[in-house]
Amino acid sequence: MSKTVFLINGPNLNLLGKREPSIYGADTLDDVTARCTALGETAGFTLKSMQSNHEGQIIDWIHEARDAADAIILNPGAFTHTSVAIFDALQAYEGLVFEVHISNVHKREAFRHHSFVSARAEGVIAGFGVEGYELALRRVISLLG
Ligand code: CA2
Repeated sequence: MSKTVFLINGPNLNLLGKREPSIYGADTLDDVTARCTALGETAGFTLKSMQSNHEGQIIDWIHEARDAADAIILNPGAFTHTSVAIFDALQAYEGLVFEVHISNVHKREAFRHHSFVSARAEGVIAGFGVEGYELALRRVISLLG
């Protein structure tokens, strides 16, 4: 049976490619989704891409993933640094989790240096631009494909 990956993006990432290209690049979230969908298809994976500005919605999708996804690739945006609730939801999920940040959070303000998600993630990618999403998906494919 084909495997499913949830690609979940958090707050403000709907603005990707539309604002602050010097930090986040020129590609839109639709561009990222299209590339990851195509990459997934080459290995028989179905990608479901979602984005929300609301913490509770992200938590609901993580719960949904318990029965519906073999892996989650997650960029929680600023919730990375604040959300115990997202960490708790991930603790109740048994599949693979990869955390992606477009920018190198460690080169930025100190408040971006801590992540509540990293302790639950198999791997963390930061500072590879939007290519980080494809790198995370390649890793999922090599682990589960
Ligand atoms: O580097 C990342 O991917 C971040 O998760 C992005 C978050 C930030 O709060 C994290 O510290 C690091 C912010 C997302 C904002 O996305 C925008 C994209 C384009 C234009 C404006 C905001």
